Amino acid sequence: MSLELYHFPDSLCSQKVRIALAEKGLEWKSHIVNLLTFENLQPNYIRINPKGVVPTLVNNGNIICNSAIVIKYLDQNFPETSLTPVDPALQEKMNQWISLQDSFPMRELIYGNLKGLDGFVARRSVMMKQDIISKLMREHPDLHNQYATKLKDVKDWNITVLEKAKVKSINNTMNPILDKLENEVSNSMWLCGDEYSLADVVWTAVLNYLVQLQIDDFAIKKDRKAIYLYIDRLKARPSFKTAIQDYLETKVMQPIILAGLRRIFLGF
Ligand SMILES: N[C@@H](CCC(=O)N[C@@H](CS)C(=O)NCC(=O)O)C(=O)O
Repeated sequence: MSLELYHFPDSLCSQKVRIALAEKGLEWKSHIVNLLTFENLQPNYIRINPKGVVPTLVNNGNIICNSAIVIKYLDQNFPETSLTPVDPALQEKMNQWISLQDSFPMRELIYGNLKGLDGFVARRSVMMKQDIISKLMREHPDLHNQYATKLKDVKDWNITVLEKAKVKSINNTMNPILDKLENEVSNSMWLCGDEYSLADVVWTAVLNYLVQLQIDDFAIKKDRKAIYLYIDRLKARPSFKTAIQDYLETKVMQPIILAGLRRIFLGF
């Protein structure tokens, strides 16, 4: 079996899949798709992932999009190290935690809350996507439908991240989820009891991002002690280093960021 992953180092959805791969000890081939130079919008990528998003998993010619589906696919097809509880009630709970995350507008939350230069670059890149997609749509009529859907998505995304009230309201909808999470992990080691599962995979990436964004609304360090300790447990797992930290090292990120800054500010 051969596993290939199209991903971006600092993308939350890519991190989810890389954590699952690391936890399961699977070998895979990496293809970095630079979101900052809009590689995800190029026709060759749109042909494998019609939504133009990362990650995409390719397994012996099977293409699997959407991180929640990818991690479940990996767990079902490579069951040696299982990340799914045996108890059906816990399986149900795991699926609920995964769906809750999957349906949350994380992309809007991240791009809306990023501060300083990072925020400026991220929001400018979303704005630029609109012209780039329109041009690609004209040049590739066979991909008209995919580009038209992506253009609408990007326009909505751009409007949301530029409106402070909308971003604030997204932040507010995260708070009850964090309350629920706080309650869950104050009574157990992991989200579905004593065994680490795919639910923990997903929430490692999200919580790490929320901490990095330093959003005052969430007060994780100050007011959510159980989550804070839970994050420490997640970070202590070797998968955190392999799937997140190693990808954020300067030697990995610097060329990607420099190419992105050149594309975003100089146009080539
Ligand atoms: N629900 C999808 C969301 C994928 C997604 O939004 N990926 C982001 C990075 S985390 C992306 O590719 N953004 C670039 C874009 O939308 O143009 C999944 O879980 O795979």
